Amino acid sequence: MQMPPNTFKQALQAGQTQIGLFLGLCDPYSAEIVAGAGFDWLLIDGEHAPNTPESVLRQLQAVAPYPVRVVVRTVDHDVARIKQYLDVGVQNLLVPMVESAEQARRLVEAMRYPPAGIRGVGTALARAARWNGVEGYFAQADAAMCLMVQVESRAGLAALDDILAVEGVDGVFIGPADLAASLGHLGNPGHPDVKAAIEDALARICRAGKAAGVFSADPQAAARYLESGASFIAVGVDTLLLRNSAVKLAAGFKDAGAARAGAAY
Ligand code: 3PY
Ligand code: MG
Repeated sequence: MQMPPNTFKQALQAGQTQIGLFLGLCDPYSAEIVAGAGFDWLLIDGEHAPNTPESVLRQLQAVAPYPVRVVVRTVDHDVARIKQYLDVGVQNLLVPMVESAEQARRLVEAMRYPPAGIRGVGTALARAARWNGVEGYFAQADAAMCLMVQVESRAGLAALDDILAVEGVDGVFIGPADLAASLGHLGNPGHPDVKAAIEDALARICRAGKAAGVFSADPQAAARYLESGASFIAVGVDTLLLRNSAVKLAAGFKDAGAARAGAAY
């Protein structure tokens, strides 16, 4: 069996902009629905959504037949958890709250086998290696992994150039919500100071030759971030798509019902 190619990493290296959606429903069936919706990539979120290695595995299996790339976000920098995600077959990892080159270097090590890193060896149990079925897995695994770190604080911005200089960091993703909070604008990622900081960070990431990522559910801001050099962007969240359309549908009928009741009087 051949090593599954990392088409997300290849697309970023080829300069192909990737438009994505965050997944927080933690469910294979809903992940499969959006897998065929036309997005280039999906982020299975293990930071704020209650995903586990098992729920991530089920979603990876559900979307595998679709031409969509998957990134998984961890809750923290724990190398043991990263090992579990890599072993179930995650190739693209997004790690939140990175604030120093030292943290970034440790994450690079977590993605690589010795001697380059510290990834534990357990391919007999690992879907990533198709349970020892992938020929030459060890020779190819490190290069197939893609590490993106999140910079989303004042401290992270201050360390951005050092983080960008770390070999093995493939991309840096700006988190507008946490960055806004850190810059004193909690709940207002659209504040002009936050937007300016994001645009400056995206430009610095591009200049360093790394993939620049960001989230924005505001289409106008998303367009500006793409102009500033974002090469992978998430433009929505499955939970919000479901909630917003449910609220709109219910409200439409309630309003119509109220108008009917009003007309009866
Ligand atoms: C943030 O906005 O803080 C994120 O982590 C993702 O958008
Ligand atoms: Mg964040």
